[in-house]
Amino acid sequence: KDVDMAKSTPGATPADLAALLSMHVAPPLIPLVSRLKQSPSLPALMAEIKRASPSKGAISLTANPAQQALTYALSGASVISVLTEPTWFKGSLLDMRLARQAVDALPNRPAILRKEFILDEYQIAEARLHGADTVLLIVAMLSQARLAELYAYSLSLGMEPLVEVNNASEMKIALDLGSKVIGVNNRNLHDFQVDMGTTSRLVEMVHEHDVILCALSGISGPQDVQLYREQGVRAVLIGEALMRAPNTSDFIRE
Ligand code: IGP
Repeated sequence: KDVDMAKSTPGATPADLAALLSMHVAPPLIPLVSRLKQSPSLPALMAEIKRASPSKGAISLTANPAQQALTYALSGASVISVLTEPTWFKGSLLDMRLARQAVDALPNRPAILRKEFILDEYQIAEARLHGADTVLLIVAMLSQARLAELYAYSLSLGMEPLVEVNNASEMKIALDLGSKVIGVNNRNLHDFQVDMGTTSRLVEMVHEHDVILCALSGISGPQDVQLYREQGVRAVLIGEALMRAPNTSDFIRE
């Protein structure tokens, strides 16, 4: 209820949100960086719950988020990404809560990532209160100043965000920000075209940095994962292919 109030208050400041957060008991948090570093597989698996998408339409509209999350966790996923965007992805915060609840009692449970178009501190506070361990920040959607503010706000709540880039200039922005977990989206957000080389071409830019590089989008099978592993990519985020796959664990090797 208080959270809804903050949303209906235009211009809720980080201080307002901090007050709000202190009134609630936020659930325990798993730090993204250490969770990824503890991965049983290389690259680490970030498995996504994705009912639909703007480029593919319906993928699995009737998916059960709890069951899907458990399948991912038992297959060794380090992160479970949950789309919460309702219009194009048919997601919800409820999906994310159900995913968290399903894996919460497991030893070394996966971290929960809120996958959303984040433009405001409010959405980050909301993610934290609804059981996310971290959030996605998309460089292409934000001015550099807003990106820096949202990045700092997320860190202030203990959440190292996944920062998404699509080309070298966005990668430079993410590195200058001090981002520790950078995802290269192989899918161009303007025309939805997938180019699996997008990640490969940016690998060398992170070599001098203490960064976990993740490949996002278009991964269709173990052969893609193996290729990225050989190129030094440390995590892969897979949505559609896992939603359709009978056997998640085929995708990654110990
Ligand atoms: C997953 P795929 O091709 O495995 O289903 O892609 C993921 O990368 C994609 O869902 C994604 C996304 C996003 C969705 C990447 N960045 C930003 C929404 C918003």
